[in-house]
Amino acid sequence: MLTIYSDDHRLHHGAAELYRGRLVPCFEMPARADQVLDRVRSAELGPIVAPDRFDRAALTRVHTDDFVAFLESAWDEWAALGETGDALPYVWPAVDLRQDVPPDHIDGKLGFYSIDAAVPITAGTWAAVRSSADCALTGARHIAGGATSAFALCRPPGHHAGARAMAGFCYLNNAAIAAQYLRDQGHARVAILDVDYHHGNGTQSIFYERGDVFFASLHGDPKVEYPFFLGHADERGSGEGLGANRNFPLPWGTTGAEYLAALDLALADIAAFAPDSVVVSLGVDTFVEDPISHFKLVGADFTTMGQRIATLGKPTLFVLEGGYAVADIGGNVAAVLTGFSGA
Ligand code: FKS
Ligand code: ZN
Repeated sequence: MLTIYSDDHRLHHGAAELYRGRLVPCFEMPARADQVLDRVRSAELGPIVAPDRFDRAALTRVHTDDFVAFLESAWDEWAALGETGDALPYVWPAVDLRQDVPPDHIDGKLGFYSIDAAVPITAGTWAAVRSSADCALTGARHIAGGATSAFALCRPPGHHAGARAMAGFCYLNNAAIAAQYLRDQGHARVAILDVDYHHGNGTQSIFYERGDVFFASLHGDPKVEYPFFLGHADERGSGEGLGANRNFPLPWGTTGAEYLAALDLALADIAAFAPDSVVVSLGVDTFVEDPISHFKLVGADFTTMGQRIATLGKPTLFVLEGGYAVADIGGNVAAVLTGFSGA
């Protein structure tokens, strides 16, 4: 299996995030990708290559033009205020406020184009974000070219980012961009399987009204878990997308066996959809020792996960999402990938 990776991810390193009323060091840090690269290399999964550069147009297939323009210029507008620390949003067009008048000031734009405050923008953020999307697109290009699998070692992650919003450590939705690329390259039906601990709200929203991209997600129940306001079982898609969205919210304490039982249901839905290819939003924050999550998967469960995904028998692009037990993230990702490859 080919891995696509760039050192550019190091250009993005947020200083702090708000966690239970305190500013704490960002959980989403460069060491995560370094760990994954290290373990993918020692697992001898296959060649590790740099991403190709794709046109901006590949991004605006799923994101709005104004949102991409915001990401491109946000740091410069922030720095023009004389600020040198991270840009962070602090006010949002939530209940009773207008969504139809984009603000001109960067403070307003940061809120208009986000869902939460877990999205620091630094001087190097855009370069890293763009490169992360290029990793996903390069993986998708290999799949479109006939490869049976690829691993896009993306950082920053993407699945919380919507068409017009960054959120939860995510800026561009790498998995959605890759899925759309596969559609544009002639794959008539694409399925996205999101196994990150958190609901992939951005991916769901982007494809919610479409019948050509199936979205299935297993995640911590949004009644008790971020992102809280999407990811319930009754969200089945709408319009032409009705039936092409499937959520499996699971309680805190979910074990590997319970998780794998739900995974089988998601895989059955995907098999019934009969996709030409599958994009897996691969987060390993379902791990028992993850510092911000509450599932109980262990190493062997990740191997089984990879094996079960392989039973679909479809060309599969794995796209890295979350996982914050830094010492274990690489081993757990490698377990999924080797499980898939060996199956
Ligand atoms: C605690 C409150 C904010 C945000 C959790 C974000 C999870 C991100 C992720 C991704 F894959 F996108 F990286 N919590 N500071 O793991 O889903
Ligand atoms: Zn997550």
